Amino acid sequence: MKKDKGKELGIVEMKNFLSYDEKIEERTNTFEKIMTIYEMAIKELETKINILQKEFKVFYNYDLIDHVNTRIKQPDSIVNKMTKKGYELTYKEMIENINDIAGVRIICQLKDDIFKIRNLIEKIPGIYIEKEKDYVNHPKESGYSSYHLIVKVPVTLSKQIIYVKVEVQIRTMAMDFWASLEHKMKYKSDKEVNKKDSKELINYAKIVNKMDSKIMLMNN
Ligand code: 0O2
Repeated sequence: MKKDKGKELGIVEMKNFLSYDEKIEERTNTFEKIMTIYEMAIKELETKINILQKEFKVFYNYDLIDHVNTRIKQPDSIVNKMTKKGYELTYKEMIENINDIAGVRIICQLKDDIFKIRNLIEKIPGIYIEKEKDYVNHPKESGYSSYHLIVKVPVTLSKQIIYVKVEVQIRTMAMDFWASLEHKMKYKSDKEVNKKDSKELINYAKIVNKMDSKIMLMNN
């Protein structure tokens, strides 16, 4: 086997993907191709996370990761976000500015596991953390709590390695329960949630946070 196999391949950032495939704009399935690259990046990262999950379960008898969900952002959701943020509706703008087209969500049981998982992801060879947001120690005004990473994942194609952005959300089961419920009620709905319900949701988020902290202490 050859030694430096990877070095034979050029490395391309996802934002240069359109110029890498020069004829891409002429073809009708540009969007499909771009989404395929994002799907590949999700697969790459998901596999690596599944390996960590299994390692902790089998070798350390510890359920560090409860489960992993993945999703590709829907086209209408991408367009909505780009319009809301004032971006031009081009593929270039989309690739450069929308960080959560590919999403991986990691659910764990304990609050301090979130940071263990974050540190393990940082150590995965080839994966780079580009940006992070700690909504665990600093929840959003809505009450939303989760740890967000924007990572760059290398996707190895026949002629190029493409670095693709993937958003990783790490949260406890309790945080996930709250976020899913709130997302359904408020975040994605056109209808306004009334003030009383909004306040109640923030209260529930605080309860969830308290519960996560107490369970963590109890476990320690
Ligand atoms: P969906 O439907 O989940 O995809 P950035 O451009 O990276 O700096 P961004 O993406 O504008 O920042 O914001 P942020 O805070 O990183 O949030 C990204 C995602 O976190 C959201 O994606 C949600 O999934 C989740 N999120 C953020 N705030 C809330 C909240 O208050 N409640 C809930 N339930 N989820 C939240 P999308 O695209 O908005 O939605």
